[in-house]
Amino acid sequence: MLKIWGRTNSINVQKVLWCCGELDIPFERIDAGLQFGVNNTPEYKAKNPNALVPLIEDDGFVLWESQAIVRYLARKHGLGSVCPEEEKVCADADRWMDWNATTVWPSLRPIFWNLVRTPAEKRDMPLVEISRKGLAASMVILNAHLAGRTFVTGADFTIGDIPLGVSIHRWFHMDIARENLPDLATYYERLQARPAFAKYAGLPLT
Ligand SMILES: N[C@@H](CCC(=O)N[C@@H](CS)C(=O)NCC(=O)O)C(=O)O
Repeated sequence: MLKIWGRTNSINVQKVLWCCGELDIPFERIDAGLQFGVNNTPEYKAKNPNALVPLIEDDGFVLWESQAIVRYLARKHGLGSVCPEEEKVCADADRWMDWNATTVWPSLRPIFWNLVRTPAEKRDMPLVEISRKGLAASMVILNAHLAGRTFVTGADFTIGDIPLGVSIHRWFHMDIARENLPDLATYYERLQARPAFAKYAGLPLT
């Protein structure tokens, strides 16, 4: 059976769990990271020298990097559904996954860490505000793209929606000023209605 290492409140672990939920992939999950430790043991680092979660082992095949894992699982279990077969749709899904990692996440991370995981007296609020503006600019782009679309690549849910979904869940739940972005809000409602999102990604921020 597929083994997944990672704590359930990690944004990157949630991408993998949500993908498994969408595709009904059975898995065994082992708590790892932060208070659980495990990821700094020599045994773990032999599998992932970055000492980060998530990590999977599938029939002896070891893989780290959340988006590589999502792509692998989707190609193996969801080709033609969450993993688009058509080249251009596939590239489109890849584009949004990469955009989330390279453009959204660098702004989201400092806000999340300061507001959710750092005591109030130690927060770097100037950094939070700069990052908030950067994140807002990305959310405006995404909102405009979503006008007239059901999901990020069009009518169907794909792996392109997974990294964006876990990011916008944080955007909607962090204690920050938010622009009024109706198409993004509708998209978020659509994602929230998916049982696998609700089970693995729509969790309180901790
Ligand atoms: N690029 C990596 C980043 C992985 C990462 O930063 N994981 C964080 C959790 S979201 C982690 O392992 N932090 C250390 C810990 O939890 O102890 C991926 O997407 O898998």
